[in-house]
Amino acid sequence: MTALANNPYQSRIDAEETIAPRLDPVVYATSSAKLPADEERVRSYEHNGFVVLDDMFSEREVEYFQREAERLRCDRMLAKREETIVEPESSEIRSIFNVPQFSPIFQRLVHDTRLVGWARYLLNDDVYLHQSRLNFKPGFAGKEFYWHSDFETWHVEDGMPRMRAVSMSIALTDNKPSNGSVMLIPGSHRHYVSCGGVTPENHYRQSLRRQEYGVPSRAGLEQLAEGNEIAVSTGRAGSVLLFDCNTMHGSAGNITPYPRTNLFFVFNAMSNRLAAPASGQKPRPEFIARRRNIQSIEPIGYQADDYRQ
Ligand code: 6CS
Ligand code: FE
Repeated sequence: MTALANNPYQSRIDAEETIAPRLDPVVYATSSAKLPADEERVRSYEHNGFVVLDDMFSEREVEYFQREAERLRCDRMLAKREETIVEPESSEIRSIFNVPQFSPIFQRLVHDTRLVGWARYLLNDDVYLHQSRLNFKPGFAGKEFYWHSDFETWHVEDGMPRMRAVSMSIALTDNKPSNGSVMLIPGSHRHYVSCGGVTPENHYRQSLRRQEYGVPSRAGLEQLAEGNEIAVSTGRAGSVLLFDCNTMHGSAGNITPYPRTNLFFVFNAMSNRLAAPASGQKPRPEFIARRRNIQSIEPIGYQADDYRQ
């Protein structure tokens, strides 16, 4: 692994793990920018590295989204495509990437000002969709996502230069404390864990099913969690979890009968477009990390029935 000269976010350079302070702002908005919501929610995001926006979408809109997600999950042609990832020990669908490519409804949702308005505010820039995925965590069979910082992966494997991206997880089913909801370590976004080890070639073929490289050591995780409370992001279908690209998060398996289906959009600042992967390896495929035909997303207002099939 080539350690890029004075790369402050290098990781997996076959060295000891280190934890160092974040070098980038969390909220890039200037004080004069128009708030997307009440100040308290923005401050909570800045302090913790995440915030849950309850009831962003109506029950009717959620029904449209759920029907669309189920259509994609049952699409036999889609099941054979590289964008569809199955669980490590079964043929259950774990994730579908690059979702708007297969769904006019989710293509429209990417432009919804309730989402992209927040991204433009937090990143203080035009934004584009770096990655999107539908994560199905079926009842009884949904497996875990081990602890990780998305930015560490996106920097090392995709060449994302700085921490200027935000993930939005739209709950399509209720996210309960019991059915494998996302756990996050409050404040962890202000520390960068440079992981040990070296990235295997074509790592994504394994990591999207079970990630074992680019994860913190137990000691590192204990350090981030010390004197802290691990938050479980729960919310009814229609709520949205916003989390910073560097917030340490993971989720347990789902052994309940209740599926946990979330739609993730990752908005990146246009000024933060991908460069060469810090690992020195070839870039990951386009369906995981957008590089080509990058266009900024124009926010569109919404009407109640915009998402009706
Ligand atoms: O490698 C990635 O880009 C994906 N992996 C995880 C576990 N979260 C971020 C992202 O979806
Ligand atoms: Fe993640």
